[in-house]
Amino acid sequence: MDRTAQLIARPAEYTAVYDPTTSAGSLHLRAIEVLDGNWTGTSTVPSHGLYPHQWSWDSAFIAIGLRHVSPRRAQTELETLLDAQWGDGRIPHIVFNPSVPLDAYFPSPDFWRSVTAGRAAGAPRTVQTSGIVQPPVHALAAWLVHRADPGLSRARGFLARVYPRLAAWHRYLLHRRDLGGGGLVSVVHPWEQGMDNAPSWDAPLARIAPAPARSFRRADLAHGAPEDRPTDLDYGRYVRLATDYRDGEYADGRTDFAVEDPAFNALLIASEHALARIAEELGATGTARHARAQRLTAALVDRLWDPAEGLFFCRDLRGGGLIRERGVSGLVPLLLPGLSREIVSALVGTLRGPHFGVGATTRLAPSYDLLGEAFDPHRYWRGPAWCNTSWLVERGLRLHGERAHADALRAAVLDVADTSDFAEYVDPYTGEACGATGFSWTAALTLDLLHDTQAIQETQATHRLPHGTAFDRADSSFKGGDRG
Ligand code: 9WN
Repeated sequence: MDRTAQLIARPAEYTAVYDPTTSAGSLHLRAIEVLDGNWTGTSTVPSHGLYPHQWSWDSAFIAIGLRHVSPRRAQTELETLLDAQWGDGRIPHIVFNPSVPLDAYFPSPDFWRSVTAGRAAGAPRTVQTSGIVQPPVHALAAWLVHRADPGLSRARGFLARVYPRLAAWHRYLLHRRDLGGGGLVSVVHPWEQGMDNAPSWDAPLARIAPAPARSFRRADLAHGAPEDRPTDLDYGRYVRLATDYRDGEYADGRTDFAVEDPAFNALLIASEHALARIAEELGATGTARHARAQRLTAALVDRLWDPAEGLFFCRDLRGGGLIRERGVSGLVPLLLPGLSREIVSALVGTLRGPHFGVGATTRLAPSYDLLGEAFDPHRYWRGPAWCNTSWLVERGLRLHGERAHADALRAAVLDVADTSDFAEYVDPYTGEACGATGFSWTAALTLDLLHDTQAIQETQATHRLPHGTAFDRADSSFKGGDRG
């Protein structure tokens, strides 16, 4: 049996998309091969060259895709990440693989010094990690992984083991990171929000004195074209912020950079709804968590929504006020069940309007305003499109009944993933591959879209596939109090 066949835990249930003689089946098989090639034995690297360790939000997206072909491996992916959780509840954004040479990625473990500098915050002693975080997609992923195979999940006590850790993670964010006092969580570094180089960070970063260029050596330029990557000046600022946070022993509340971001908070809210469902599955009540998710949704609208622009914006807590750069982050709250119809309609209008062009000029949701001064279709998070953000927007469109738009975006993601060889990101107009190919979350979310019930029906119509039966619709978990 080859490795890919071993990975597919229940092939009989997946014949609908597994028939490799169809285009959907061949895409499915190639996506599995990408994930299998990036598997290390306990987790999946985003990409062996550029990102050779375990990343936090990548692993959540990867688990969401893996659950369809190996629910067991999807559980392991999340559990490996949670094993590196700090005592204060934070889930670090990178878990380092000790067998990878130090110079393969910067900043490496000797920069973060988690075991020593993170001691007061409860960093683990046996594994080295970074000290910052990434968006909290994990509870959502855990719930979806459970739903893919509840029998296996119950037999392994999966939810019972991950629930307290996920609850501690949310507690950390809600209690230690509400730096603005308005109920929302702040990021203290652009890497925490996951869209590292977005123009939204330009104003808050401009106040940060960069670390001298000679004090560090970038590893990313060995893998990507300099004109597509962040500038040296921006990197110097990233390094300065991370150094200061580390030298303050990763204590929160004192950082020079503090921003409330719509996508980060929306993902926390979606995950809080998922955590409520996990609690219910474990026999407890989820009412308080659903209520908290609703309160957070109200805070998100109150603090970050701009009705005139039809978009959510970031709020700079150190400079004051909204940062009026239009980014895809401002569209991600579409995945929330508690939004008013008015806000949903406005967001759909913005997505399809001249600034993002989806369904008109662009194929996937660009990371940044097509008409913005900083727009560049190839530079990291300043214009190109990523599959994870388009996946989130697609889920939101489907949740709110925008089926035709969701179907079109889904078809575009699958096509772009296919033709770009599962690229890390793409030119939003042409779908041309940028960054690494064989990128894990692109492959994983391709699997997820292929396994969506509605998606399968549509695929059956166009690709002559037999009917599938055992698929869990990913969007059901976004439906708040509905047990789906
Ligand atoms: C810093 C791994 C990560 C993603 C981020 C993406 C990029 C790292 C980097 O790669 O960030 O965390 O070195 O640029 O921006 O979203 O999680 O895939």
